[in-house]
Amino acid sequence: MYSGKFIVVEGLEGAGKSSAIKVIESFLTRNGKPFINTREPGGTPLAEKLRELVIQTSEEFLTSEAELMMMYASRVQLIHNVIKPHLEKGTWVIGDRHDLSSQAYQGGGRQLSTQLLQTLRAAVLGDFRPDLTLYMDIEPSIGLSRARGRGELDRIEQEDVSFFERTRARYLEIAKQDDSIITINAEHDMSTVHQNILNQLEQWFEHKC
Ligand code: Z5A
Repeated sequence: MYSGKFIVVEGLEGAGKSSAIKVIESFLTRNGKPFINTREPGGTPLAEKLRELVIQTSEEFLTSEAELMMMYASRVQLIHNVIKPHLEKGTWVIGDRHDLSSQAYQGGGRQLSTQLLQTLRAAVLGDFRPDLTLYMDIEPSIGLSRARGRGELDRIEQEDVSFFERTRARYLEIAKQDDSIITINAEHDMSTVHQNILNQLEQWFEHKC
């Protein structure tokens, strides 16, 4: 449908999404594919404001339902104003998180109902989906210890480990049922992880592009 393709990187905090994205960038550059990067929540001026609101701690309790809808408000702005226009003109898009994050964090972590998630997704996104998702799988305590040396924790990072365990379980459950999601073991050392990503990308590219 689009001449560009949409590749998404997903995973818990500290799973190594940022360095996985660099591997994808060099792969696309070697293969002569122009690309842009996006992040969620965020990626447009309005969506970045929503990101700040949803991530920063505030005195007012943010309900899980409002959190979910802010993620979708940000996502639909990004899809409509940035992702689709680029895919249409043949530019590839590398997404740092997308809809699977809502399924995992709000569905698994926050335990919102599958019905709510499905209804919202269908209403807001229709049949728009990434072409490929690389899910960087890591045990929460390992990811958190990698990431938490970086300073003050934001609102979601302050959740306890059981929140991230539920989130991971939902990621794994969905990845098992969807063959556009490839699970990468993110607990290995960086060079092994990067080689695995590259192998998966090469195979996918050969079959789908
Ligand atoms: N969220 C949500 O709830 N619902 C939604 O729908 C969406 C998002 C879209 C913001 O995401 C928050 O929003 C996030 C989910 C929620 N909250 N949490 N938690 P974000 O993507 O902006 O934030 P993040 O997940 O916290 O990103 P991160 O910590 O930057 O993760 P990362 O990119 O995977 O980490 P990294 O910078 O690549 O790696 C972390 C450190 O580990 C770094 O020092 C690396 O050098 C090191 N590292 C990486 N790989 C390795 C290996 N293999 N070995 C050793 N060390 C490594």
